[in-house]
Amino acid sequence: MNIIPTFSLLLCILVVVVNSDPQVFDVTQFGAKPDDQTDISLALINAWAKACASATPSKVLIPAGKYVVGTVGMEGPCKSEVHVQIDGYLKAQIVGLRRLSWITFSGLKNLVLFGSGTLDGQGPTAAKLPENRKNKVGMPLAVFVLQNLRLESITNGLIEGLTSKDSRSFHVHISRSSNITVRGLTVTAPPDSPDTVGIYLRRTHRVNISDVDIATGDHCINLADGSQQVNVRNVTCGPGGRTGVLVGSLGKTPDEEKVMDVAVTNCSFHGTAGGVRIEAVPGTINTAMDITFEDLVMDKVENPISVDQKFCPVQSCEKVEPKVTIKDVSFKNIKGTCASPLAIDISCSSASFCKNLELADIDLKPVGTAAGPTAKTLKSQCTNVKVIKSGLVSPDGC
Ligand SMILES: *[C@@H]1O[C@H](CO)[C@@H](O)[C@H](O)[C@H]1NC(C)=O
Ligand SMILES: *[C@@H]1O[C@H](CO)[C@@H](O)[C@H](O)[C@H]1NC(C)=O
Ligand SMILES: *[C@@H]1O[C@H](CO)[C@@H](O)[C@H](O)[C@H]1NC(C)=O
Ligand SMILES: CC(=O)N[C@H]1CO[C@H](CO)[C@@H](O)[C@@H]1O
Repeated sequence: MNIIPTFSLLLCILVVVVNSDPQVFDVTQFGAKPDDQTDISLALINAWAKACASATPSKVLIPAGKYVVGTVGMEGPCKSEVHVQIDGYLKAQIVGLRRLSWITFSGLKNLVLFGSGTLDGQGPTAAKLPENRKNKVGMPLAVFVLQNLRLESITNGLIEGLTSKDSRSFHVHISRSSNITVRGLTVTAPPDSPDTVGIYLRRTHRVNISDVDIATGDHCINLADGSQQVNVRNVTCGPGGRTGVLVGSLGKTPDEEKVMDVAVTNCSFHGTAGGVRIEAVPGTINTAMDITFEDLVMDKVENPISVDQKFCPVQSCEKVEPKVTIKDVSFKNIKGTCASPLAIDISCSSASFCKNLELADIDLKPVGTAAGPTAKTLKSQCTNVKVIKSGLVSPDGC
């Protein structure tokens, strides 16, 4: 028996075993200081560059502590899988001109982003920052509408843990990606902060969002065009904010992609304006189909269930024909309280655009406040559509 090849084989196995432990690139070893004032952007970029160039799996670590970070983009492709662990509290420091996002990951395969850390976009205080001063006629001198976290062109991604706080725009924006899991995320912003969507998906396929707690000013979850094979489970939304889960708006731009195969289950909505909603504006052609909203709890929600196939918030769409088809949609087992008189509002431009919409086991009650609706005034309405009903549907006006 030849000893040398056996030995080198053993060595090979050993090397493989040793390498399966990811190499850690800790930002503090690249000059980052957790002093709550020194910008760590360069340290983060340098740690990312090393990790991304590593031939073996690696991890970028931001350990516990308070850090200030400017706009940072972490781009692929990388040589091997990179994990990013954020345990620190990151505060946005935005200098320079208008940018889309604060922390961005793009062009990556197998991204794992996790930790107990916080991304604080400093949103509500942003208006007070010197760079956001207004001129004499009240126009902003510079516009800083940054999304806290943006994922662009990611294949196989996991976002776990983490808190997104006070974003200046969307908290988490995921586009042109596939096979993405988001779980255990916490999102917070004041209920009056505009444009602060919790999780926004666009042109992204195969997504699971679960065990997420969102309290923000705008929609908790917004599934825009091209959101496909999306599961949303166990999401708590509110208090306050616009819509719980919004599908749309569709029909706004040319070449939109369909929204299809969406299931929203086991979620609760607290004091939001809308609960679950599909929205299309008169404009371009698109389709929203195979969408299920099931096992949901509404708690003092103004309009728990709505479909608007001809939503027209601006004058320019008034004379335009709505062209978005909404079909195979079911609302099942939705219970709780309603804070305005319109519990269910399904509104289409013509029956041919809304097909096979179902209401089953709906039990919505007026919330007992002086200004709120009463059992008598609480109602449902369906326009230009014949919905399929089963079980209890209350209030029933469709
Ligand atoms: C989806 O992504 C996960 C990582 O989040 C990975 O473990 C899994 O293998 C991916 N699935 C496919 C089919 O690539
Ligand atoms: C999402 O969850 C479903 C059911 O639990 C599972 O079959 C699917 O593979 C998951 N998809 C992703 C992208 O993790
Ligand atoms: C639902 O999500 C919350 C976090 O928001 C988590 O604490 C809880 O365990 C989850 N429940 C289930 C049944 O998975
Ligand atoms: C957000 C939400 O309503 N989650 C519920 C999912 O279902 C479990 C088990 O029934 C409940 O305990 C959660 O409250």
